[in-house]
Parts: sequence; structure tokens; C-alpha cells
Amino acid sequence: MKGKFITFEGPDGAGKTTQMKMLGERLEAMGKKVVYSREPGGTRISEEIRKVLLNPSNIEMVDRTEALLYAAARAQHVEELIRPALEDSKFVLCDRFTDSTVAYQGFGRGIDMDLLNKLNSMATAGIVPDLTIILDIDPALGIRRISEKRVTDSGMEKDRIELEHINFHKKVRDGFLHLAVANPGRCKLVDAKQEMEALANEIYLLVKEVLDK
Ligand code: T5A
Repeated sequence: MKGKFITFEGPDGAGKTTQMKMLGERLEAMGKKVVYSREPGGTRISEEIRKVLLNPSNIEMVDRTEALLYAAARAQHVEELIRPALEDSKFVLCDRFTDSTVAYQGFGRGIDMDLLNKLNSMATAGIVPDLTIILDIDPALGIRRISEKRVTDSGMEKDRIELEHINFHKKVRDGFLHLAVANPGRCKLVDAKQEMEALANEIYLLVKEVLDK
């Protein structure tokens, strides 16, 4: 692929959206063509699936349905948006990707990891991020940030996953820490507690290593 694929991962409220935007602005200032996307979502069909997944009313959703819907949204996203953008030499910055499935559906829900890896392979059809930034945060702080954001964006309620018990979010964080250790080449762990600008600089240096390769 001629482009670069960079994903942002971590527990809810870690600051992924904020950092993705800050990195994108920096890359655009350097004249790079940047595509911003997110999972679940990024295409019309995937955004429809997102609504089903995150709707807090869908309390009866079983874990396998959840895993399959995330994978379905991803397959559409990869073929309709990510692969064409990479073939067109663009930088694709994506808020969450396959590692979220491992952390949330694997570590969080306890679905068999081999099954999830096969599901991820089917959904991505060979697309692997060049770099994954994992923003590490105490889930309690992440959830607090989201609650404060919800007050600012008045009227927005917490989604189905954010409403999970704190113990679920702790297992998810353990999942991301495991992923960082298991994939030291692709995944880089950063401390998301730090102030936004300092974190943005740290992330930019990690991206620069990929650019310089
Ligand atoms: N999911 C997703 C799965 O279970 N399986 C999967 O396979 C996939 C792909 C997606 C949900 O789906 C789950 C995971 C998620 O629960 P979402 O709305 O996209 O839902 O959820 P998040 O990705 O968690 O997005 P959030 O917007 O909730 O969190 P972000 O993007 O991490 O945080 P951000 O940047 O919006 O910041 C949150 C608040 O904190 C402030 C910001 O200003 C904002 O108010 N903030 C900071 N404050 C202090 N210091 C900093 N350094 C800060 N950075 C940001």
C-alpha cells in the first residue's frame, strides 16, 4: 500500500478523538492528504451498524451478536474507505480498529480469542495498521472525562458500552496493555493522563519514525 494507516486505541474517554485530530492537523500542515475515520463507522452502512451497537436501549444484545456486528461494520469500512484511501497514498487515521475487538469482546466479554482473530482476519482481508497508538488511562478517569463531555454536549447520553460496569472497563484496559506487550513493533503505549499538547508531541515523534522508514 502506498499510504499509511495509523490507528488510535484505548479505553473509553482516553482522548483518542482529540489526539487523532491534533495529529491530522499536523500532517495536513506538512502537505499530507489525511482521511479521518472511526470504528464502528466511517461509511454509510457501518454508521448504521454503529447506531445499533451503541444504542443504550439494546440491552438484550448477546455478546456474539455484538462481535459479529463490529466485524461487519469493519469489513464494509475496510473495502469502501480504508483500502481505497491507502491505495491513493493517503494517511488514514482511524479512531479504533481490530485491537478494540480483542480488548472489548475478548478481554471484556470473554469471547474466545482464536475466534475473534479469525473474525478480524475476515473483516480486514489483509489490512494491518502501520502504527497503533494505544492511549493508556485509568478507566475511572476515562469515564469521568466522558461524563464531563456529555455535560458540555448537553443532551448526549452515555452509549451502551460506556454504561458497562467499571470492572468491564478494567478488563478492557488490561486487554490493551496485553496488546502493547504482544505487538511491540506495531503498538506504542502512551500515557493518556498527560496534558494534551505534551501527548500530541509524543505521538508525533512516534509517527515520525514511521514516516522516516
Ligand atoms: N468497540 C469499538 C468495541 O467494543 N469493539 C470494537 O471492535 C470497536 C471498534 C465506540 C465504542 O465501541 C466499542 C468501544 C467504545 O466503547 P465511541 O463513542 O467511538 O464508541 O467511544 P470512544 O472511542 O471511547 O470515544 P470517546 O469520544 O468516548 O473517547 P475518546 O475519543 O477516547 O476521547 P475524546 O478525545 O473524545 O476525549 C474525551 C474528553 O476528554 C477530554 C476531551 O476534551 C473530551 O472532553 N480530553 C482530555 N482532558 C484532559 N487531558 C487530556 N489529555 C484530554 N484528552 C481529551
